[in-house]
Amino acid sequence: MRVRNFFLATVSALTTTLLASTSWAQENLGTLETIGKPVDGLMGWQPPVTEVARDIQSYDTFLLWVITIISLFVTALLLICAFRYSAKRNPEPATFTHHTGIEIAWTLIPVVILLCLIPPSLTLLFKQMEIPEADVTIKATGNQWYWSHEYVDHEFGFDSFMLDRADLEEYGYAADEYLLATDTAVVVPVNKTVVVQVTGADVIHSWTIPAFGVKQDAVPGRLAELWFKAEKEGIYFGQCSELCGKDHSFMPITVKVVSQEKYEAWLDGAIKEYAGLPRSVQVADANMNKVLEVEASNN
Ligand SMILES: [Cu+2]
Repeated sequence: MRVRNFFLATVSALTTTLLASTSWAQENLGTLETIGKPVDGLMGWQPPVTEVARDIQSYDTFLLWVITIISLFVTALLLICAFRYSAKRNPEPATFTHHTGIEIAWTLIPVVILLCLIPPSLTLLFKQMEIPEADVTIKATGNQWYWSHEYVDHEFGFDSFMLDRADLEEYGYAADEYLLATDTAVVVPVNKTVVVQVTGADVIHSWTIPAFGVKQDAVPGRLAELWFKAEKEGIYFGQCSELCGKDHSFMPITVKVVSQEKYEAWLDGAIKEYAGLPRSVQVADANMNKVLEVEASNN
């Protein structure tokens, strides 16, 4: 009897230790460079690691040039008018109220400028919104206040909670990654097309990774999609981007981009470790089915 109790106690202690420590699957990814995170004192964008992110950033630079030139032009006009036509230098103001030529010009020129901005903008929008065939499909469900990630082709999923300051080191994150790092990161292979299906379980959230150039609202009862093909191995951070309640600032997203071999090894471990779906995903699915039933009965 005593031997049996000792055996049971040992097994239970071992299980508790295993469950308490970081997940096995996440530990075996090796050291990864942190690429996508905000850096103190820097301005501008995070390093882009997808084609879409690069396109967004160059379109942003292009727009910045356009608006800078327009702003300088308007400022120069204001200064010239203020100087040349002040009451002191121009005591007898002109009395005309219309000038057809100028009116046509200030209508047509802005129209032409706006028309020139449309093609690159729409091209980029279509690149983002036309979802290519996926190598990996992940469903991200926003909950108050954490994300659930489900690997739909392998029927497992896990909840990703933000790490407390005290736990950062144990999980391999730096102290300044507080508010960004989660206990279980989304793991994806490098140079592969990843499609993320995004939905919400309770209120609207938004899934984003700035370095990938992706952001998608997570609306309860709807399944939206985004895609990315990350070109560099590393750790990338994002945060919920739709105000969703009191802990909105505490539901970050962590994505680890790894080699295909490491991804497959992780997948083998993850399938065992996270077998089945977390309850939060089941609740979101049930909610979505309810919405679909209501929509079907209304039609
Ligand atoms: Cu939120």
